[in-house]
Amino acid sequence: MEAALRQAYEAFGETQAERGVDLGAVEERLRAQRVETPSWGYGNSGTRFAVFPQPGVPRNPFEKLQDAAQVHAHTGICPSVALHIPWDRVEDYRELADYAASLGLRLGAINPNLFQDEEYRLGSVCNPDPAVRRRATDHLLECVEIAGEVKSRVLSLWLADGTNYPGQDSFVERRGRMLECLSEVYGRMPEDMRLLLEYKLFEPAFYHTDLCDWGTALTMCQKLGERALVLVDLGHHAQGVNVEHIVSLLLDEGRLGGFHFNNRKYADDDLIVGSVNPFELFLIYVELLEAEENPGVRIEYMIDQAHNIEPKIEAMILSVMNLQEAYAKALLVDREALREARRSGDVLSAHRVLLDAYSADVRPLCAKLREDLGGSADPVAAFRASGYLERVAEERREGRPAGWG
Ligand code: AOS
Ligand code: ZN
Ligand code: ZN
Ligand code: ZN
Repeated sequence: MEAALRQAYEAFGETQAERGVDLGAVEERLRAQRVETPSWGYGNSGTRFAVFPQPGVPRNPFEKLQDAAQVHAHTGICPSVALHIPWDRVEDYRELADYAASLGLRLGAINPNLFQDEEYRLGSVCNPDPAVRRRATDHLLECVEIAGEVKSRVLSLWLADGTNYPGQDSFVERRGRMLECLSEVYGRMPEDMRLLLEYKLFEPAFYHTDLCDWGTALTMCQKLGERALVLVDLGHHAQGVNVEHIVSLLLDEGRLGGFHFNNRKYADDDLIVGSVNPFELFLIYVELLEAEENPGVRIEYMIDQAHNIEPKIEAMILSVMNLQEAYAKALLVDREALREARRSGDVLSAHRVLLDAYSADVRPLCAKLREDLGGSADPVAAFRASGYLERVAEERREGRPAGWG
């Protein structure tokens, strides 16, 4: 550890000791923090107006894993990678899983793609045509198989299903069709596999979306069974919605399955985590702290991001750093003082307990932690200095870069 960092870390430790914080316990939790990165975050992406290609973008799932390994190497907490099928289709999934292992990684959630084929113009599992629903269900079953082959225990499902015009289709019938298809899939999942159901307010459907909010997703999960859980993508709510409240409610119901972390200003912007609203991120972790202490609770912490103008690997690293900092700040909350202020109805003190933790500068703590984990104190700088991107830009000149579609 560099002298300046050591000094900053020691000063931080002293301040926290004065606040009565058990730094050892905080560090233990931070060391155990895990974040899964998405294969699709390493490929080219854009808006419906343009895609701006970047140099060095991976051409296949193997190269996406190489990039993900960089994020893990510098941050120390990202050992797994989510796949999107068919974007990451390969002939031999075992080979892909072995390759991941050779990089110190493992394959994580399998994300079926039910939004890109022409057949899905009117939806996938909610489509009025039974043949299209069959096709969609078969794709989901294929993803269950793939998950089995790569030893992943998570099927993570986002549906683009919805309608564009009032009258286009029956809400209730569509819901019934979804339940029928998903029940078949759920029934075929091995006992230890979980189905995560992600909701989103709108887009690509503009009148109604079949899974538009936590309630539509939760009631579907309740019908499917206890291994169906809700996934919260931070970009999938209307303006002003209190996401931390939704998180607490789903936890209380035992149905919070995981996150797609990103940040938004207007819609599903998929920006760097914590870039627009870091306070919200902190408040979400505050809700999670107690639940995480329950050994029965399993939450998948995943990033879902698209880097349209920023360098992709650096953007992913920065997101992970922001997640580490938000979690670290949440761990500094004086929970006893918070309980006491709440009990006595002291509104301002309760609020200030949170502000007190949030305002701590946890950067030296996180930098030290990353070094402990074999990562880098300043991961973005270390990644830049490594010359990795220049090297792969050279190696990956030929061929077609991977991208959405
Ligand atoms: C779409 O808006 C969702 O966030 C999904 O998680 C989606 O599968 C992912 O963004 C990749 O397309
Ligand atoms: Zn998502
Ligand atoms: Zn999204
Ligand atoms: Zn998003």
